[in-house]
Amino acid sequence: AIPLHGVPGTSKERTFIAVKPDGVQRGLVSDIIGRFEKRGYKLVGLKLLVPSKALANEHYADLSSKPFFKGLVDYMTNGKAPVVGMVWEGPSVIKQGRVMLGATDPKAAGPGTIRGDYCLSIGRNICHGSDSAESAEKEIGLWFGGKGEVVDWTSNNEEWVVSDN
Ligand code: IDP
Ligand code: MG
Repeated sequence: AIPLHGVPGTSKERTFIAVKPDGVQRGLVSDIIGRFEKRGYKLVGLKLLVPSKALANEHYADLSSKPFFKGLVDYMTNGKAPVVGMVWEGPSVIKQGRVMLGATDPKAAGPGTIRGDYCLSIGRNICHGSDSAESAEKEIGLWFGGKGEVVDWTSNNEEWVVSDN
């Protein structure tokens, strides 16, 4: 079996992308999914949930010493809106996913990026994307760890999207 993050550096690379509660509340789910779909990436995992505190704490474990950590976990878990978790697959999807999201602080995010187009505050930046292959492996395991939750399927578009040159 291939690892959860797929095979980084190939067309089978995978990343974890999420629409956070503010993005769901604001009706941006279809736009965010559509951007990845239209780019040519393949959706291999999708779920809607209010994450538990344990899941959010683990997801953001690297930030546990930050002053905004408690507020960040509350915003993700308070149930005022759910999170849409996704796994996307394709060439350079980890890096390109981050490029498509834009800078963490939306005030520094360029136009044409999701954050640059739709939000204004670092504490309400509507989306998440894994920042490395290691993070993708950890995050896909946390959010999609159950058997069969990441679906391996062949897109009939593949030969029209991916070429060696
Ligand atoms: P990323 O989401 O672009 O990877 P990280 O530095 O990993 O950015 O931070 C994770 C999340 O924590 C951010 O997306 C944002 O929601 C929140 N965050 C980061 N810095 C701040 C801050 O200074 N104030 C409030 N929230 C923050
Ligand atoms: Mg991060």
